[in-house]
Amino acid sequence: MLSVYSKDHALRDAKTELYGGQLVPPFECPVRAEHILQRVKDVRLGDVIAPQEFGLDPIKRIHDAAFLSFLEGCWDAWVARGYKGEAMPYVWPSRSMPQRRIPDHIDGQIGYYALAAETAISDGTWQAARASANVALTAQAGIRDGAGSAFALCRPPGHHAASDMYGGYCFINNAAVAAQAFLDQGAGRVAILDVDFHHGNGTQQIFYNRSDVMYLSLHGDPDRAFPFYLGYQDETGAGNGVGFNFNYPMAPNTNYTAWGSALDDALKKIHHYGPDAVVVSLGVDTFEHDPISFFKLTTDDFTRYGAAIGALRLPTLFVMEGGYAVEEIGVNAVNVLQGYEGL
Ligand code: SP5
Ligand code: ZN
Repeated sequence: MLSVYSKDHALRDAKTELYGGQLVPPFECPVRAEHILQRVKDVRLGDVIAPQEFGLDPIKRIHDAAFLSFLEGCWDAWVARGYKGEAMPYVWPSRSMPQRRIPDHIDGQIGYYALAAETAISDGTWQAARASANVALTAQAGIRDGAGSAFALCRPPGHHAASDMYGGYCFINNAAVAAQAFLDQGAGRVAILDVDFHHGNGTQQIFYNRSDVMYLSLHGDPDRAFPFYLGYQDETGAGNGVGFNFNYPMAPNTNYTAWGSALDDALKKIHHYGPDAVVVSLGVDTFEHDPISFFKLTTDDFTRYGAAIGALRLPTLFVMEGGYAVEEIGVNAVNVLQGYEGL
């Protein structure tokens, strides 16, 4: 399988994450991508190439232009204020004060565009997010050009990023950008299968009113897990998108027996939908030893479900999302890809 990797991921190197009222080293850290790359090489999964530059046009198919300008300029605006720490919001247009305009002050802007406060913006974040989107688009182009599958080793991840909001360690929704690229190149339907532990609220929001992208997500019950306010089973789409959004929220300690049943159900729906391509939002934070999640998948389970996805026999783009058990992240992620290839 072709893999795409950019060393520019390392430009995303925030020092702080808001966790339990403290600023701690971020769970989403550069060594994650290095371990995955090392495993890709160790098992000789296939060629590893650097991304091409696609510019902002394919990203603007998904994201609001003013949001992207905010991300690009946020760090400089923050520094210009004289702030000493990394950029994070402390006030939002909450339910009691619905916003009517976007403030000029960076403190007002960052709360407007943030869906969560844990994700600090730091120098280099925008450059890394752009590179991550280019990684996804380069892998997508590989499939367009005839590869049956490809692995976008994206970092930072993307599935929490909505059309005009960042958070959950995500800035640009790489999977959504890639799915839209398939459609813009002539695909009629694309399915996005999100196996990250967390609900991909951003991806759901982006395609919620559309029937040309089916979104299916297996995740920790939002009653008890981030992102909390989206990802319930009764969210089935709106307008033209009714019947094209499927959520499978699951309880703490869910193991492969239950998780695999949900996957089988999702795969049946994808098969029935008949997409031209499948985009897998590949988070391995479902692992039993993940430090911030509560599912119980084992290292071997990742191989098993990769094989189940492979049985669809559809062009498949794997886009890296979460996974925070850093020592095991390479084996777990690459097990999915090897399972897919039937190795
Ligand atoms: C891409 C991705 O996986 N993003 C996840 C973002 C989660 N950020 C909030 C983490 C809060 C974790 N709290 C867990 C408590 C465990 N005891
Ligand atoms: Zn996750």
